[in-house]
Amino acid sequence: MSNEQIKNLEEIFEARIARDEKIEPKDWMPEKYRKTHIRQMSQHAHSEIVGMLPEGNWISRAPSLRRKAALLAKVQDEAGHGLYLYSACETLGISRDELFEQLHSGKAKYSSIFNYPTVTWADMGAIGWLVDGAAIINQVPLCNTSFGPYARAMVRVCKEESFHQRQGFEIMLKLCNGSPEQKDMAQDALNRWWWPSLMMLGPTDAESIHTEQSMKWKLKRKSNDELRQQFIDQTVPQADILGLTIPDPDLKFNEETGSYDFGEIDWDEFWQVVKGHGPSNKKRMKDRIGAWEEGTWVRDAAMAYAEKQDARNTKLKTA
Ligand code: BYC
Repeated sequence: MSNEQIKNLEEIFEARIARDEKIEPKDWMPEKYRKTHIRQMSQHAHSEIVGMLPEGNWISRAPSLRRKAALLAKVQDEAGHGLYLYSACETLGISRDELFEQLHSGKAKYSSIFNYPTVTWADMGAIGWLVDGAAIINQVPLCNTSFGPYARAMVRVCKEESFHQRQGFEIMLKLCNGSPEQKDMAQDALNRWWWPSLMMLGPTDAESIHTEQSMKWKLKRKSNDELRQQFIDQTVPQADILGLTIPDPDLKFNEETGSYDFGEIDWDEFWQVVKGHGPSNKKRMKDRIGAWEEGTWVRDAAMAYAEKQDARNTKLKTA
């Protein structure tokens, strides 16, 4: 294709984005748009399935049948989110095997938040309340993202995240209205998950390398800092309802901006975790790779069955 032809296609593409049209997998798109989407969607998919690990740790120790059923459903939803997102990625010409290879070799990132350990039952509450709370804030704008398969997947994901957030808040509410030991457990979980939840929304706008281009393509609709502020403003009143203290002495409502000012985030910690040196990075990767290896026979059996069905259908057609 000549440079002139590519320029024309780019102009048509940009005009479609400007008109808020959805871009579909078979439409022409700039190579950078395709790669950026594979990067973000696959990181998102990896986060969903790695995110199952810290919570899966508590399924067998949930304090009641009701809590166990809700947690089991939540973790199962996350597997489903991973599936929609991997499928959306595949429409851009990358295979599932390649995507897993990128995760297992450490080439692809997944969310920093899942590299922290879940040490008490209250962590299930804090993850639902804070981590899913931050995820909803980040993901609702993605329902309007420009790439059709991603936007459509996010509609269902957000509905399910909303249930996840509520089950987390309900766990926290119960603990906060329980014995002093239970309330301490809830406060301890908030202390440990607060700052990582703020980091989860990505580096500051000044540090973010992809935001500017992703906003132009309407992949991102809000910047990392805007989403972080929205999350803080939404969550502080919820902590008040719980009677818990946000572990930030600099947190203060600003009458002028109508938002909360907050303290310095430890970005060194964030980058250490992103680079693989967080408290649970090694364990997460070991468990993830282990699950992949142990599941080989299931994938082989499914493929053998599919091939057998294909052969049978072909035989029937030609008979
Ligand atoms: N962790 O230029 P930036 C969930 C990387 S799953 C690790 O701002 P971007 C849930 C970033 O990738 C939650 N890495 O990037 C599941 C980039 O590095 P590369 C996951 C991070 O893409 C189970 C570099 O830092 N949600 O909700 O414009 C249970 C510079 O950053 C992180 C999604 O994935 C991080 N936290 O913005 C419960 C949502 N932040 O790629 C809950 C979709 C940044 O150049 N993703 N980096 O090597 C997004 O919205 C965006 O990708 C982000 C980052 C806001 C995360």
